[in-house]
Amino acid sequence: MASKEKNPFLEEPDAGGAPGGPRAAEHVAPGAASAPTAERADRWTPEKEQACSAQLKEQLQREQNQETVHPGLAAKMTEERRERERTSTAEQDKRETSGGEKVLLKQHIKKLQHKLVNQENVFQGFRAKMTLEIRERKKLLRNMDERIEAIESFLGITKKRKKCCVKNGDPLRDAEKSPAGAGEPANLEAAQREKELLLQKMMELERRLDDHERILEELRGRMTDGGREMKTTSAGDKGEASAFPGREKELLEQHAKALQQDLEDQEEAFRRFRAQMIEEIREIETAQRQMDERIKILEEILLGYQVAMASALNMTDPICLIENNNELLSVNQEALEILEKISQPVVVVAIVGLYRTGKSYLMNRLAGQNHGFRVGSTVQSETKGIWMWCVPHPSKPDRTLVLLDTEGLGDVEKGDSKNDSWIFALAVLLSSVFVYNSTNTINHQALEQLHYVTELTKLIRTTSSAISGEAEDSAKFVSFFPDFVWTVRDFMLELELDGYPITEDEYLENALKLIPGWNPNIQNSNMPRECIRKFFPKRKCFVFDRPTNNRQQLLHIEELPDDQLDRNFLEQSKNFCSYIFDHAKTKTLSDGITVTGGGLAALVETYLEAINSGEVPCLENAVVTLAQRENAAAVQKAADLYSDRMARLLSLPTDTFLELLEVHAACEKEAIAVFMERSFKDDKQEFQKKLVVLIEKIKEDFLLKNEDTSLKYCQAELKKLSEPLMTSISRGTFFVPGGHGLYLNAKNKVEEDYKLVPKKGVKATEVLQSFLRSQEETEVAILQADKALTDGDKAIAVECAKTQAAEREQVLLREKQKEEDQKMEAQQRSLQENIDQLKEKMDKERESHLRQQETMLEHKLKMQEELLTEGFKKEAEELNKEIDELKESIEVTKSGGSLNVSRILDVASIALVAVLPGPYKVVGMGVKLLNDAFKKTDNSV
Ligand SMILES: Nc1nc2c(ncn2[C@@H]2O[C@H](COP(=O)(O)OP(=O)(O)OP(=O)(O)O)[C@@H](O)[C@H]2O)c(=O)[nH]1
Ligand SMILES: [Mg+2]
Repeated sequence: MASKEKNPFLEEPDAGGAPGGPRAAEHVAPGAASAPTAERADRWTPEKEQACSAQLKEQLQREQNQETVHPGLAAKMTEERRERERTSTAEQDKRETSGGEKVLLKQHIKKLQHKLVNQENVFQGFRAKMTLEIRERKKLLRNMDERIEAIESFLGITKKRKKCCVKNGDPLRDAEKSPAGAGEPANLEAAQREKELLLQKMMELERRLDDHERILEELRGRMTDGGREMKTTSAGDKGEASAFPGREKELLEQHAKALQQDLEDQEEAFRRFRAQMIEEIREIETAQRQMDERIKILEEILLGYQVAMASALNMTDPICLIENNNELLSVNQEALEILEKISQPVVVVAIVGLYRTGKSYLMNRLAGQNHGFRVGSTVQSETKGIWMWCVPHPSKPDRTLVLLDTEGLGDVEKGDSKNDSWIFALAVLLSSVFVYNSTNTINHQALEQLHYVTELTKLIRTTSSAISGEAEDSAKFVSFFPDFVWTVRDFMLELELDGYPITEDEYLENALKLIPGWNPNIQNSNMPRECIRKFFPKRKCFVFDRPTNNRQQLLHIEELPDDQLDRNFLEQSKNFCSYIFDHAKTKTLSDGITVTGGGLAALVETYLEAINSGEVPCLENAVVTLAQRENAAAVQKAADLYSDRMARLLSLPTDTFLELLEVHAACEKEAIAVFMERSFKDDKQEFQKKLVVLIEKIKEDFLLKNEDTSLKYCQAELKKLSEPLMTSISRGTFFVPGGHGLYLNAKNKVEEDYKLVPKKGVKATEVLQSFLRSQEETEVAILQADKALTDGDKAIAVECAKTQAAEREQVLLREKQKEEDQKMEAQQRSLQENIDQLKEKMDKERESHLRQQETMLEHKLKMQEELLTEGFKKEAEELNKEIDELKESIEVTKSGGSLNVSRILDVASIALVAVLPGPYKVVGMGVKLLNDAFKKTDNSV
């Protein structure tokens, strides 16, 4: 080997021994330096001369050879010298050529390793980028998924809804017929197919990234192995490094070669991988773009549907709500269905008045349209029955504005005037703002025409116990009745009184003043005045100029654009509309019960049923009907919310039983709050009981699901962990002397490993127990077969196993008992929560009732004062009785409230305990709990 050969360039001066320089030595053959000289001294033969000349030639040749090798060697030397300078502590071998080669090789290996690491870093960077990219794409996919889901669910709803949207030119069907709508199912399917394809691609990409990571791992391993081998060799050579043995060199060279190969392999793999990834990502991008476009189309269709549905719900045209055929009133089911779908509270404006007085036209202005309610141009009455138009509330997005246009009163062609009275009464009962429309002035005649208001007490009962025809306290009506607006059309007069300008409201109030005198005519015209003042404490008046003085235009006023209408009329109708939009109250029943679209539908049905069966509509019954409907909906809404929250918040299996119960308590609290907010007049807690039962059932389902998930998971984990043990048992590995000890160790290991498994859930102990129980027989068999143990040892082992088994059973029992206790505590908390929230609601209701009574008292006192001022002492005194009664009730509400609440809670608790399943009834805990609950309630009252 080169390293073992002596360097002739360095050795020649010594070999020659002559100090005269290289030339002198060059003429002497190496190894025979003195012989020829000696021989020449003896004798010179031709053979000798020939041999000498051959030697000389050889020498010359060698010399030439040395000259060609020289520059390479010189370079090496320079390098070595540099290396020597760098490492001052270098050993002797490094100053030799062999040492230099080793260094060179090692340097080369280091460089290769460095390159590999560099390349790996580049790959890592690329991988991180790709992972990010994939994560980003996944997010996009998820987003698309949600959009598709929304479209799907919307289409589901739409399909159901289509059946209901029978009116108004079927906007839904129109949307479907649109070019975009026609392709909706195909688009949806295609979007879903694309989504699946994309998902597959993503998974493939991720797999490839993992593959590449594995390759890289292998390379890393090989590098480390090579490095380790190299280090071992170097360490073994310490102290004799100068020798640079052949084995080491070989190893180093092999390692360098392998690294070089790895580097090339890695470079090639990385290059291919990179190209593939870029290509894949590009494909995914295109697919996602296509999918996005498709979803956009679907969303456009969706928007179309939504707009169409909104217009179907808000209605492009009015619809008849109560038909009046041959003076027989009946409900239009189609209109009821529309109302049913309105879950928002409603503001209901009804207009009533003599026929042909411009009512429909004014209502159209409220809807912001010229057309809508039919406006007739002949002398014949146009509107029949009661028409309804639901429009979005212009200033309250959480309310729906329901406009009711009624059939004109006093139609000469009509036979039964009672029919008019019902229309009038229904308008009062259904609206939150009642508009009475008349023409010219509020005079004696106009008030006489308002006689319907005096019949209201005969047509409506406040309570089911009230005797028909017997006078009821007007206060009871007031709590149900709407606000009152009088609109005077074609008003020609100056708003002036005794030479002073007055407002429209003052004009109305003046007109409502009672006229002194006992003349029956005066009495008659005073009655409506009295009724209006009694039933409608909140009153307003609007006067309107004639919209145009052109008769022809007036006949077709609905065709007249606003810029051709009288400016005063325009201003007046604008004021009227603004007042309605800003001040019209939400429809409520007594004690502030809010009426939704669905509630209004229920009221229409209840009232019409009463009228058609020859009875008088009863406000109390209406409240009960409405309560049934709303409370049932409240139970459902609360239960749905509970299920939804539980599903969202729980991640099954829960670590502990208590964890689930805590989530349950939080969700239940929210659900009860939703129920309490929406329900009313649930006097016997019928609906609250239903909610308690429903929530209990849903909770039980979750508990079972939790147990099931935990059981399956624990069984699967334990099966995995015990597999080696089971294999050993079946192979008979433990049926040897000392086998019992080995078996116990193996079994303990399974137990220990199982303990380390996270998130096992509530069935963790039970599953382990049943596994250990199943092992008992095997253990006995192994024990008996173990010849290394004495009978005594065996007896002790059996005893020990028995004790452990018994202890384990105890642990399990304790755990079960703990769960039962926790379950009972949870029920106790449930009951307490129900009672607490019920109490809170009752307190609020009591306050609201008190406020209503106080407002009423205020109203009566004001009325009394007005009567006194107007000189009606007797009428004013008549009010005293009502005022005193009201004052008394206020006192009762104030003082007796707490006691009352406590008594109701008492009954409610018993009712709720009765429906609670499980432990309460068994162990009689209910009674104890009730006592505690009452104590708590009484203390807080
Ligand atoms: N003079 C006058 N005419 C009006 C006014 N508003 C509407 N009209 C006209 O009166 C006629 C009847 O209008 P409608 O709105 O149909 O009256 P209505 O009270 O709804 O009539 P019925 O439904 O039959 O009770 C139409 O020809 C309208 O053009 C108004 O303020 N003044
Ligand atoms: Mg009309």
